[in-house]
Amino acid sequence: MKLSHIAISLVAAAALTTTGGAFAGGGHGHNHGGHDKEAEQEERTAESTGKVHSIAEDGSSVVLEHGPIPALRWPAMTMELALADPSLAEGLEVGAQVHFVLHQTGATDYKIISIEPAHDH
Ligand SMILES: [Cu+2]
Repeated sequence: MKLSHIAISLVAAAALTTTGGAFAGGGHGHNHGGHDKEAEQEERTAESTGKVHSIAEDGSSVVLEHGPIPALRWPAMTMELALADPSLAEGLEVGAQVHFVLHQTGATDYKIISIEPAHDH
């Protein structure tokens, strides 16, 4: 009797697991893989180093001369990048080498969420 009880418990547990999986899968349908990909892109971040060309007076953006960013398939370039918070501009100096982290906020929109002087290695 004891063994059969264990067997029944295992079957019940397996059934619960299967039901749970089917339920979760049903909620997202066949696009589950697509959803994952989308979520990945929405939360995409990339980091690189660059040199500060200029800093907007209101701290809303900086122009950086950055190196290639393979994660985004960006070549090296000089470009203006929005700062997620004006306080990020504090302590930045034109001409300084910086290490920065970008967060993708839209299909082609990126914001700097972290920027600090690059460490000498
Ligand atoms: Cu760029």
